[in-house]
Formats: sequence, structure tokens, C-alpha cells
Amino acid sequence: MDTNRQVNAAAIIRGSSAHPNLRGIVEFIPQRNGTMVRIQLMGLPDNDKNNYFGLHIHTAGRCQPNSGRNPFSEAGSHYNPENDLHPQHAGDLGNLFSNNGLCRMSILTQRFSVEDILNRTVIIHTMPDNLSHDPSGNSGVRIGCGIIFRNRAQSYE
Ligand SMILES: [Cu+2]
Ligand SMILES: [Zn+2]
Repeated sequence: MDTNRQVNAAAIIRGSSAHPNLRGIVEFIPQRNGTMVRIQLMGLPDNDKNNYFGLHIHTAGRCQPNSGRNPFSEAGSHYNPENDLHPQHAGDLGNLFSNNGLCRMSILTQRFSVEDILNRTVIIHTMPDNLSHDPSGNSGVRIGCGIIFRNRAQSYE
């Protein structure tokens, strides 16, 4: 892993009112071959033996409402600037893999630059993304959300 590389953007993830223990950070780091998405989460649901959770960039930079039947509905739909079908939306990042509620993953993608996804949202869903055109992966309600902000100053090791 590179050290002391500039972190250009990050989203602080918080759970909906139904998932108060869900929290963490998703960082977006420009690299020569694309954008590194670095994920650190805790408090993912640990039930029904499911440990995959759909992960997308959604269009709008809003994590409202926090409760009700459709939490985070104001985040809008999947980031999809080229009008592709799911799971080829630029914002489709597949599934998180969780163990006892903990997830550590890094994904290198060429689907977007850090600039492209500023002031949009990272959304985590309650079920796996099935990666089919139906039309959006059928991954269920939104359980976690974070707005992606520019973050010039931080570095990581
Ligand atoms: Cu989503
Ligand atoms: Zn999608």
C-alpha cells in the first residue's frame, strides 16, 4: 500500500435510525490507474447469515431522511452519467463483504474520478446487490449513508 498519499475525498458513513451502530469511512484516492475506494466500516447487520451488502454512489449529496420506510431516499438514484444499465452504472461498486459487522475493502475503479463524485453519496444497502438489470440490483432498503466531501489535508498510512 502506498503511504502518505493525499486523500482527495472522503465520506463519513452513518447508519439510519434502524442501524445506529453502523459507521465508518469511505475514502477516494486518485491513483495513476484510477480511483482507489478505501472502505472501513463497522456495525453492519449480522443477521440471516448475510454478509454481502450492496454498495453504490448515489447522485445527490443528501443523507435524508434518517428514518421511516425509505431512509436516505433523498440521495436519489445510482450515479449514472452515461445512462447505462445496472450494474454498469458508474456508481455501482458491487457488494461489501462483512465479517461480524466489520468490513475492510479497497476497490480500484476507472468508472469515475474523485472530482466526478464530490458532493454525491455513498449508500449501503441491507441486502446483496444481485448485479442484474432489474433495474437496480434489488438490494433493499438503505441502511447507511455518507456525503462525499473534498478532503485535501489528510493523509493515510
Ligand atoms: Cu444504492
Ligand atoms: Zn446501479
